[in-house]
Amino acid sequence: MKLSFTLGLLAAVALTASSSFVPESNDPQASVKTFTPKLKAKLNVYQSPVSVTISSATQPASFVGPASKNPTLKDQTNIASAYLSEHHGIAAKSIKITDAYTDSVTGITHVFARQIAPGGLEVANGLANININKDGQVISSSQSFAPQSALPKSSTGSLAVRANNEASLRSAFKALAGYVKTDVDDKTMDSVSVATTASLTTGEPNYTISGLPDGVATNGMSTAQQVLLQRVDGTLVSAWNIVLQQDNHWWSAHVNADTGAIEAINDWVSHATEKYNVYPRTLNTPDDGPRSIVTNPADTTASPKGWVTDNTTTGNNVWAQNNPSGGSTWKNNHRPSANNNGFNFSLDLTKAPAKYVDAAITQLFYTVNTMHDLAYLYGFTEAAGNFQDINYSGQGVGGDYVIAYAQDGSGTNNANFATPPDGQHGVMRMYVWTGTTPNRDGDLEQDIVAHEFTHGISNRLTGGPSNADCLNDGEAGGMGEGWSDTVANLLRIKSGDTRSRNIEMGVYAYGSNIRNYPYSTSLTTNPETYGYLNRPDYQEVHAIGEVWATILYEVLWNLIDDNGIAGDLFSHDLSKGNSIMLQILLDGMKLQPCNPSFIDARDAIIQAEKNLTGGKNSCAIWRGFAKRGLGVNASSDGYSHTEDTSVPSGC
Ligand SMILES: *[C@@H]1O[C@H](CO)[C@@H](O)[C@H](O)[C@H]1NC(C)=O
Ligand SMILES: *[C@@H]1O[C@H](CO)[C@@H](O)[C@H](O)[C@H]1NC(C)=O
Ligand SMILES: *[C@@H]1O[C@H](CO)[C@@H](O)[C@H](O)[C@H]1NC(C)=O
Ligand SMILES: *[C@@H]1O[C@H](CO)[C@@H](O)[C@H](O)[C@H]1NC(C)=O
Ligand SMILES: *[C@@H]1O[C@H](CO)[C@@H](O)[C@H](O)[C@H]1NC(C)=O
Ligand SMILES: CC(=O)N[C@H]1CO[C@H](CO)[C@@H](O)[C@@H]1O
Ligand SMILES: [Ca+2]
Ligand SMILES: [Ca+2]
Ligand SMILES: [Zn+2]
Repeated sequence: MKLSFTLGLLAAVALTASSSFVPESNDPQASVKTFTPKLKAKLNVYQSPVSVTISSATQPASFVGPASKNPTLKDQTNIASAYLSEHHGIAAKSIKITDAYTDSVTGITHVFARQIAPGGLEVANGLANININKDGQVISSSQSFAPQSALPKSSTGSLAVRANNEASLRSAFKALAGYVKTDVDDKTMDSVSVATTASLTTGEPNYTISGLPDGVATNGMSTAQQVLLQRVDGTLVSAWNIVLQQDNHWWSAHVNADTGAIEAINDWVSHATEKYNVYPRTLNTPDDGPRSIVTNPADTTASPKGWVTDNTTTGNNVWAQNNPSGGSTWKNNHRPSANNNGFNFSLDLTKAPAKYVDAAITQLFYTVNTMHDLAYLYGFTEAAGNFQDINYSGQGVGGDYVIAYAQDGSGTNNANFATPPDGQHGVMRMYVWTGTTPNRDGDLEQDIVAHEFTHGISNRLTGGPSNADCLNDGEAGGMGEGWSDTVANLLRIKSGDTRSRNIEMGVYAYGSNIRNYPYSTSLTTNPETYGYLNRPDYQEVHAIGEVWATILYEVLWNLIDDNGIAGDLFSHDLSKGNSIMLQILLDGMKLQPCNPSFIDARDAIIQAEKNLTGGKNSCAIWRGFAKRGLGVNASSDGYSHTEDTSVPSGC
């Protein structure tokens, strides 16, 4: 377990911040309303199971999908069909069985059916499910088939014919794109191509629209099928069921084939919208601006199923909870409950932290998840030993989400992170800081949480996921602290910053810089160099880490001066200096040996850059190291460190 901040005298500062609230969404599509006609499909539960009589007249019209290949399910689907005709007056010729299986635990067979109209079009929401016991009797059922009188009389009926043309599909697609706020113009719609093939699962024609712009559809493609849809009033409309996948959404919509009206729309991606009232990741502390509502912040690559698995601060990457009396239980500790408006809790900074614990837990949950996603994008993946309950790739060891304690009572004026081997939970403890009145909460300070989480990254990556004993003490332990400060710094660099920007750590919680010097490219503002490792007051890991992070700060600014700044690290734009820096830091951790020295870590970073950008930034990096004494001929015998400010010949 590494303690991140040393204790020290605390300066009291006046508190003027107060919580305010500015709604803001980072996903313009978050406001797209999804809906479906609410048909009555009550579940009938039978007190005594119902037997039916199968005859050739009650055979379903069709049985499609993988289950149809299983001969043992044939009788059960015949029972289901006979049941629908006997008990609900549904003609067998309008029944298409879409799914069936026998549950291995309960022995109940579940049969699912959809209505087909004369001519073969499906009624998309004409559905039935029939539950059959192992004696072949129906124990319960529900159905929402459209009444016979609403159906078109034949395949030549008007409903079927009107939809069946490409022009109708093009205008339906355009209407859908507009509805989901991804407008496409007429010219683009004219240029796409439409083709049909038989659907793999249903046998009905499957329309493929291709050549769509990238921002509109994943792989430029969307698919559609012609269907009928029941409205709540019982009438049927002709509709296109269009499936449109986009980066953060996957729409399944029913668009009126005649009018272009959206009759129903579902999003397969976000069943629950995640909303957090937090200091967004662009703000380091409450002193930098107000909280705002952040909607669906999860990165879809790093956290494909979102951050939350329930209505509280638990998820695949972290469980965040209160821990006022310390200790190591977490499952039943206090966590806030989200309502339909998400995680929105009051925060009054003029009160003691305990008064806003729900807001603090929410903030901690948000920041740890942010760190998970950021680190994932830069290579701290499942295979590389990250912290996740479920490993979607099947690689690495799962079952190790971070246990994050907000306002942990086992300490004050500090924070820490424990990193056992891959497969065991990381544990983060955030303490209350007592140097101010009222006290302040480290949960609200991003650089502290980012620092702590980065201990998890560096410990897992160095020496491989299963070895947690590689950054123990001395130079290696010191670099653990230094990487943690560096990643926290990287999150704070913004477009427009220059190498004259100095960065201090822990200022909100502690009241002033927790380190000896600000991070700076000025040798006057911060004089620390490699040779400081020889000083008796630089033997402790945080002091050693400060030297390392100071050296890396020079490397960072050289990379930025040559390549510019990515305004958002999450864009993972490896043509930009700050993104290159984060990437080669993590790549270097994977390359370096267990228990590395400064020189090992430097060489690993140089090698990582050669691989990433072919060595074009090599001299810029060397100049950064050399400026602070870690040039090519720097050396160490493990105790005594000799500075060198030269760069390789050719630089
Ligand atoms: C429809 O066609 C597309 C493109 O060929 C294919 O990816 C998709 O699986 C098909 N859908 C069905 C239901 O067969
Ligand atoms: C959250 O879910 C739990 C269990 O499902 C439920 O008891 C609780 O009422 C829910 N809370 C809110 C605010 O919806
Ligand atoms: C969040 O809570 C505040 C205070 O209760 C309330 O005024 C605001 O409408 C809520 N915002 C959302 C998006 O629910
Ligand atoms: C970096 O390494 C990868 C994997 O070995 C390789 O495919 C890639 O070409 C290398 N890039 C450079 C610039 O050397
Ligand atoms: C580094 O040291 C070697 C051997 O001591 C020497 O030959 C070389 O010139 C030095 N390189 C630089 C850049 O000073
Ligand atoms: C080794 C291990 O724990 N792998 C797990 C990663 O997560 C998947 C689930 O997505 C599990 O099936 C694996 O067992
Ligand atoms: Ca893991
Ligand atoms: Ca390791
Ligand atoms: Zn630390």
